[in-house]
Amino acid sequence: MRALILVDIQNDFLPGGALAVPEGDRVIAVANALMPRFPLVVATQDWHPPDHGSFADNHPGRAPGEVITLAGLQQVLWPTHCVQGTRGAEFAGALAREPVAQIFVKGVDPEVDSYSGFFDNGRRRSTGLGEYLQAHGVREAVVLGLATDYCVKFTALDALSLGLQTTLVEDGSRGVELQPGDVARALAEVRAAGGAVRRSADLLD
Ligand code: VGL
Ligand code: ZN
Repeated sequence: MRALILVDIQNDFLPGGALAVPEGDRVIAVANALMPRFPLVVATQDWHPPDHGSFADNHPGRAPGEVITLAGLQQVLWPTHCVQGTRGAEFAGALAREPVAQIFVKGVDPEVDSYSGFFDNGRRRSTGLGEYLQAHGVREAVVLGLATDYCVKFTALDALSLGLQTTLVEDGSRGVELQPGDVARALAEVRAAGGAVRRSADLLD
């Protein structure tokens, strides 16, 4: 069984959003085109409480992009984004919703961020995604969404660590690129861990 994992295709990561990913809106059409080809489609949703420790606003004197230690882990500070119940946290309006069988929220614990759709950054808690895929007999994961160099990368790496055959869809993902080259490095990391990086056209034929 093969599953498509849509990572954080939410308003705050689209152009004009609080943590806008350049060309983030371009992943929507790719996601919509791929969904009907998969027997199982799931989505992750960045879903932070207002007091989340990854928000620069919650650390007086700190600015987005700075790195702090949060609960013993290195943490990049971000603009306030994807706050639970806000429009920014909702899925992109143009994203097809009907094919999505299950949604997994992440980043709920104020003390630890969660880039991967499977586990928090300390790997202390599961979101339930891994157990869900296992229960549905999934052996192969195809991952796309936002952002390539954060949540898409870590979701793909965790899928690999759980023994899933994993493909990252390059044109179905866009990156933040805090440092130039971050997207290319993310793709290289996924390949080095045993994952494939492919274009959506190759998955459609
Ligand atoms: C993400 C930074 C903070 C992502 C989420 O979805 O890639 N990046 N929260
Ligand atoms: Zn976040």
